[in-house]
Amino acid sequence: MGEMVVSESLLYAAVAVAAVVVLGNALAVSSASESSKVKIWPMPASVSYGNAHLYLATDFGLSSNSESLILKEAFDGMLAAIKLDHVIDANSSAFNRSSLLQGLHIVVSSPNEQLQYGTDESYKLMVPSPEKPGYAHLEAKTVYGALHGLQTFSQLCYFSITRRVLEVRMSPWTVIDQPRFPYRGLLIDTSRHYLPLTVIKKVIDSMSYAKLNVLHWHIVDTQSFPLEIRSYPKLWNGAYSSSERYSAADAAEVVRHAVIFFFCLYSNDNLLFRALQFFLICLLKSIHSYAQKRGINVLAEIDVPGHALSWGVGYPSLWPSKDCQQPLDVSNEFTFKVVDGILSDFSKIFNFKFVHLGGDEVDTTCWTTTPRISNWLKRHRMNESQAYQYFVLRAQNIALSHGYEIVNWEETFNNFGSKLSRKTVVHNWLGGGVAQRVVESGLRCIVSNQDKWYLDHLDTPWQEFYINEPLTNITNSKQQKLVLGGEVCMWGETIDGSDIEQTIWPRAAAAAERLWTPYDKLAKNPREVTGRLAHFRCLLNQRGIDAAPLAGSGRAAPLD
Ligand code: CP6
Repeated sequence: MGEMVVSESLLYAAVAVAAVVVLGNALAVSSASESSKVKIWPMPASVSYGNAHLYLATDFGLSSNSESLILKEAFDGMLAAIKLDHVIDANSSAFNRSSLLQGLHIVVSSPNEQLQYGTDESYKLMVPSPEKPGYAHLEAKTVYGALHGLQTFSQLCYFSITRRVLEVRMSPWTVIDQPRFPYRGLLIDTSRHYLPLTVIKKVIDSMSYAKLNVLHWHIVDTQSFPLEIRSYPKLWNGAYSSSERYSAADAAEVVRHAVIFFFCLYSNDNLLFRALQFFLICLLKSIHSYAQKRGINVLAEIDVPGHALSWGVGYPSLWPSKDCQQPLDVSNEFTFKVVDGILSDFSKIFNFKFVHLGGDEVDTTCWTTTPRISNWLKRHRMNESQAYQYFVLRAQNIALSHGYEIVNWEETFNNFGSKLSRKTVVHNWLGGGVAQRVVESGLRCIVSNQDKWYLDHLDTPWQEFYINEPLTNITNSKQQKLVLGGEVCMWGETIDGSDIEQTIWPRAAAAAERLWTPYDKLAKNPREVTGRLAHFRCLLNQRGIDAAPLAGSGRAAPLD
């Protein structure tokens, strides 16, 4: 009897435990499947879906109210990407014709708007179109919003190997989307290691998959000067080798079209030539560069006056002396002539509204220990920190004279913030909450704190990238608008073209969602998005981008 009771109560206990486990699992499964049904990365502002299956016709095509070549190329590229090299065979299968998608119709209301900072990136995607049932429908203000819509559409399509078709499951879909921040950047560094153009272009491709929109090109630094500058042609003597260089036309191909630059190359002061050049540039405006075609602005940087030792390889008078080689000689007018020449050449290639002038990590020792310069400082009644300010402000004025607004690293703000041009955007990286002080002072900022968003910090896991919030401690809505966005930084000391993709991805994608998705739709715990990010990482792999496995990207995650 006693045994009976024991075994009976054991049985009850076992049943109870089993029930809890089963129920718990069921709950876990249902909540996980709810959130994992939508596989789009970054998560759009608004998504709704149903449970119907649609199939893309073999000759799935584009129709549009605009003749945009950019859209046409992007559409073809999108189809190529989602087909994954499989043979499609939709027509021979016995499909219900009502579930066949014949094509995508795109309506762009301002098709001539150029890509620039602040260009409208919103879009609305409906699959199928409520008005035209056999078609998908995409609406956007600009071509660049439509490009984001194409990326989202591509993420709704799956290749079914059994049916040999491209499917859109869970239709009808309605996606209404726009970015949370207008500036969503990635820094690459071509001074510490040269990156071949093919690598830069692949980085640009991959950025467009994650809806990042600014490539910050840290072109030159102490280690090498890889870019041709026509007005000071010995500058690229500071390249690692003659093959580890970008011609001005190479840069233009990344940013603007080479043909335009051809005319800048042979530019002279002949008025007739100038007029012809202007006319041709207007004619060629419809030809776009690699980045523009993908909706990506290029922010070019020259980092002055520190981080510029390589400039002196071709022009040694830019160094304080032969054995004390940086920062750039502040006492020499030639220094500012060269800065002016570079920015003048830049303005013909880099048509983004901003140029980055660096200004970080300036060690002025060589200025005080070089007699010529220390005498100059005395004559001008400046100490070395005033000379640093003088240099940065003079470089800012040169940039302004070429029509640019300026980005500077945060040390410039920390040392003389009130003196900076009001057209300055302060680029935070030290991470001491400077963003808050910048916007309080009325200046704009970009967030890249090194403990969260530096990709060269190999032990920062993707979860840290995901939870870094650019508006931390910034609650006033006017001040929030001064935070243009953020940027992840792939400094080049310890990577090169062979491992840059797996170092950038998937961690940059975690930041990309932080910058794109509305705050209230972001996961509070990154664990909730692990599956969806793993899915996006596979998508990158399928498209030829060597994104690392989630577990192998950064140290073992404390938050997982
Ligand atoms: N190069 C330049 C760098 C860095 C910066 N500027 C840098 C500093 C510290 C770390 C990583 C990168 N390599 N020009 C600072 C903005 Cl941890």
